Parts: sequence; C-alpha cells; structure tokens
Amino acid sequence: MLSKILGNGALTMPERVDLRSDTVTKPTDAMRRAMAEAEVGDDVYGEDPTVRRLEELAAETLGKEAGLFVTSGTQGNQVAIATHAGRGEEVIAEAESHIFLYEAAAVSAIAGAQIRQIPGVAGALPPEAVAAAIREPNVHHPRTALIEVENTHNRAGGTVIPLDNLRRLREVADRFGVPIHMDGARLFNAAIAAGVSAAEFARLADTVQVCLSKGLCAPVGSVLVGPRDFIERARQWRKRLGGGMRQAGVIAAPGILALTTMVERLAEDHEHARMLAEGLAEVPGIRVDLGRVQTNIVLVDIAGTGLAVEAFLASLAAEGVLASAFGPTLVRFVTHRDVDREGILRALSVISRVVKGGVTA
Ligand code: TLP
Repeated sequence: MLSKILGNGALTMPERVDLRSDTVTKPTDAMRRAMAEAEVGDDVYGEDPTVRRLEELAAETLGKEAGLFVTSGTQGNQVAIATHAGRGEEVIAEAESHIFLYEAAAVSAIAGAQIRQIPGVAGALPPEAVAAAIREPNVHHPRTALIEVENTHNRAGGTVIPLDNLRRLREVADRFGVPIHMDGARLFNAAIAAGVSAAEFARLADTVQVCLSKGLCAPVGSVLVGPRDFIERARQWRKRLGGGMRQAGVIAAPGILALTTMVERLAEDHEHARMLAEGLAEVPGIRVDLGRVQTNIVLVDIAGTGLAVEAFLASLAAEGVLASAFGPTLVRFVTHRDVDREGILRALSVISRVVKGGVTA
C-alpha cells in the first residue's frame, strides 16, 4: 500500500508539513474578516456582545446552561477544577491525562488539590477503579472532589472515550455525589468520529471545556460550559487568574465560526490520520496501533528503526516534516486543516526515506 501511495515520487511537494499539533492551524480568511468586523465592548463589565454570543452558542451546542470564554484549554480546565475542588482535596484523573502531565502542576498550584492517577484503558477510566478510589470520610483522607475525563485522550493517541464508559462513570459519580469535568479539548473530534453530537458526550459530564484553537482553527481560546451558578463562580476564578478580558469580541468572533463552520470538516483530518497511520504501519521498524487511530492523532513507536527520537525528528525537520517527541521512542503526528493529502504523502515519503537511509541531520 505504501508503494502505491508513494507511486513514482512525482508529487508536487508542499514546503512544510507541520504535524506537531493541530494547535498550529491558522485562522481562516473568514475568521480574519470576522475579527475585523466584530462588535465589541468591555467583557469584564459583561458588555461584549460577541463574547456573549460565543458563550451562549457553546452552551447551547453542548446542552449546558451557560458558557465562559477562556484564554486556553489549560485555563478552562484549571478554572473548572478550582471551582470544583479546593485546597486539600483530591481529583481523580487518568494517569496520563493532560491536566496531570502538561499543565505545569496547576491543580496543586492553583486549586491546591492533589491528583489521584488511575491507569486507563486506551484513555478510558475503568469505572470500578474510579469507584474504588473515591475516598471514604476519614480524618486521614482528602475529600474526593472531582472526576476528570479527557475526550479525546491525547496521550492514548486521540482515542474516543466511548459513551458507554462515560455512562458507567456517570453512575459511579452519581452514586458517590462527585461531579465530572470533561477536558474536551478535542471533543468535536470525538463527536465526528463517533457519529454523535458533542452534546451526547457533554450530557454525561457536569462541566466541559472545549478548545476552539485546535482542529477548529480559531486563533485563541476555549469555552467552559456548565450550570449557570457554576459558571458565575468560574468567572471569578478566571478573573483571579488574570483571564478577565476586555474587548475580547475580536478573538471570540473567530470562535463563533469555529463552532458553526469548522466541525464537520474534522472528518477530513481523521481520514488523513488514517492514511498516514496505514502508510506508517508499512515502514519497517515503525509500530502503530491502528485501532487507536480514531481521530486526528497518530502515535507511533520507532524503537524498531534503531533511531533515537531526537535524531529521527531532526532528519524529518531537515526535509520540512515536523512531528513531536512523545516519549523515549514515541512520536506523535497530528493532522489538521493546514495539511492536505499531498502533505500526508510528502510526510510518508520523507519518513520512509529517513528510516531506510538512517539519520541525515
Ligand atoms: N495540548 C497540546 C500540548 O499541551 C500537548 C497539544 O499539542 O496537544 N487538554 C488537552 C487534551 C490538550 O491536548 C491540550 C493541548 C490542552 C488541554 C491545553 O490546551 P491549551 O494549549 O490551549 O492550553
């Protein structure tokens, strides 16, 4: 299949194929126009009509009462966690969750809570393990204040957390009276892959953070949604963290287009990821679990190539193909709107050449 894809090599080569992350996507022309034309006001006074529209749209799309525009996925998660959990409390999260690995220990630094890591199955928290981890009242124990789920799960390879798993987690959460926060940085990818609405997933969590600036191509921002009173408390946490923005309509306007015009096209990114993964699976020494390639992330193990990750990435970069190190032998590729089919073919061609020829950089 790889030889079929690569053919005789007579491809028109694009300059750079940036597969490090979908965060690198540039705003569309329509987004730039919307930014220039956005109606604005002082959002700390609640007077920016565009921000309000985005917040209402996100809440409605996800089936929640209210929304809060935040600067980033990290701010959305941390504002949510600080609103749910306090000093000396515990947050249950998957062992390789973004909030644990990649948010600079913000759960302890900001909320003052600790994370209880539970190993997942392809990113999904086993409901029995979560039930067993919820603390009994005891002078020695912290209170379990929150269960956090990540959908899609980044380090598991962009896997979709199945609705059935979330339903069972919901039952556990309700049984013990513990809320669920969903890090839905890529929730729309999950929805497109599963063929259901994002609201179907969001319904099973109390609060949800969705990113506008990843595959949806907005330049900045995320929205946190949940019950109205929760969002009002979260608004104060956002202010406390310096996230009270003023004429933020200029950055909310492209967010509106992200939600209304960019969701369906994520299917294309998923097709490209599948094509990349199937091609990589045929490169000797590269291992990829095709079952985990469900959305726009392709995680591969290059141990069998004998190449070190840094040298492998440097050789790729020398030919304009960028990817991320995700562990001592792991490399992550993320597809998105700014890499087309040609770009995927170019990446495959460069990767197979680098693996065959050894490191060149
Ligand atoms: N993830 C980034 C890096 O931080 C790893 C990426 O390139 O994937 N939740 C999840 C699941 C994420 O993947 C990310 C970003 C965030 C939250 C944080 O979003 P930002 O970068 O907007 O703070």
